[in-house]
Amino acid sequence: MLTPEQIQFYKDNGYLLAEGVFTSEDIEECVRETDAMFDRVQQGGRQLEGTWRGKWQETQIPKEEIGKTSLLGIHNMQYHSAVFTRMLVNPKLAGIVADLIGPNVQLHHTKLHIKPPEKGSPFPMHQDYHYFPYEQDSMIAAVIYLEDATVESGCLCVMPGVHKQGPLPHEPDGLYLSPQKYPIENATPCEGNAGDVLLFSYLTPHGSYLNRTDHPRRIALFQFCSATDRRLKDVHISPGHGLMVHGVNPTPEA
Ligand SMILES: O=C(O)CCC(=O)C(=O)O
Repeated sequence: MLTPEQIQFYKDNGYLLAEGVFTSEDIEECVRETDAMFDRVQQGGRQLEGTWRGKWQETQIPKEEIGKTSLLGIHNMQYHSAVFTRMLVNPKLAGIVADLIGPNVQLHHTKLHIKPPEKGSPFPMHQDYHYFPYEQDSMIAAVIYLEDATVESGCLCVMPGVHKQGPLPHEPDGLYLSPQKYPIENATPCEGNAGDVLLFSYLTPHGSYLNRTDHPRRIALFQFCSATDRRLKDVHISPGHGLMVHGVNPTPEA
């Protein structure tokens, strides 16, 4: 359970780092399962490269490295392994999310990102709102750190308090914030340890730097929203969408 100070911090800043949510045993199991899942899927011939392209790259990647960085991603991990299903419904995580967005929490989608060593792609600053807008803006990301994350390894960086400005204009060539108006250097790095969870509103601008370390940077990212919120567009509807992870659905559609 979160303290009233942590809940107020989230309201004021649009993010919160919850420390030690998952045990080292949980994380070790998840890392083993992550690597096995990526191997299985790659052996099956699927392309997992997901580096975000666009003009913003010129501001976050040295010119000679553009096109050479890499970000591997898999969506809907709970359809690959029960380990991820258990993480998704972990009562401690679900309780924290309920403290922040209300008691009735449902799944929106899941994904797992690996930034390979030395050349792990960065992310431009952006708000997730533009990808899946909802009426009441209850949508929240829970990013589970699967190893210690630092600026050098490409941890998430957020802009505190900017969520209060609502949706901001995004660049048309890829839906990200202007790197000139919202440079990542102005964002707060959220360094943390394996097992910590970074929570942030879908209105909080966030991005990340290149992974320059000699080890991968892995994160599992779950998006949740209140069961009483409603989507504004029929977009980004993933398998498992609507699964209740805390409380009840007071107004089910079917
Ligand atoms: O993996 C990362 O560093 C950032 C992920 C992110 O910002 C997103 O998927 O919206």
